[in-house]
Amino acid sequence: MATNRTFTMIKPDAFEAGNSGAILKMIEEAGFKIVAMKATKLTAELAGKFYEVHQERPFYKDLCAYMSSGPIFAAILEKDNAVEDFRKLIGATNPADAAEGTIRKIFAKSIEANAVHGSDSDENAAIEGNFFFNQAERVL
Ligand code: RTP
Ligand code: MG
Repeated sequence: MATNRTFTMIKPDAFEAGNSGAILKMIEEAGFKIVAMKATKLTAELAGKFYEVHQERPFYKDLCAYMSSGPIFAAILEKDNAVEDFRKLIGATNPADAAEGTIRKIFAKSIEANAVHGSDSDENAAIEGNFFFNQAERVL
C-alpha cells in the first residue's frame, strides 16, 4: 500500500530565482501538507551521497556540482498517494516534456536545473526524508 509521505527539494535554480514561495503555494494548493521543512545547502560530498544511485550516469558529476551550487529547501510532504501525486504535480524531468501546468513546466530552466525534486518510491521517500531530518524534526 502507498504511504502518505514524499520528500522534495526546491533546487538551487528555483531558490535563487525567488520562486520558492510560488512553488510552495502550488504544492499546498494541490493538497500536500508540509510536515517538515528547512533551508540548507548541500556540500558536493552530500549531494554525491544523496544522488548515489545515479553515480554511473553521465550527468552525475554535473548534477552534484549543480545541487551544491546554492541553497535549497528540503521538505517532507503529506497527502494520500503522496509519491505518485507529487510526481504528477512536478511533471517530467525535462521541462520540454513536462505537461502544461506542472511545476517543472512553469519554473524549470533545463533538464538539470529543473526546479524541484520528488521521490520516486515510498522506500526512497523515507530514505531521503531521513537524510535531511532527524527524528525530532519529523514528529508532526
Ligand atoms: P529528481 O530525482 O530530482 O526528482 O528528478 P527525476 O526523478 O525526474 O530524474 P532523475 O532521473 O532521478 O535524475 C535526477 C536529476 O538529475 C538531473 N538530470 N540531468 N543532464 C541530464 O541529462 C540530466 N538528467 C537528469 C536532473 O536535475 C534530474 O532531476
Ligand atoms: Mg529521481
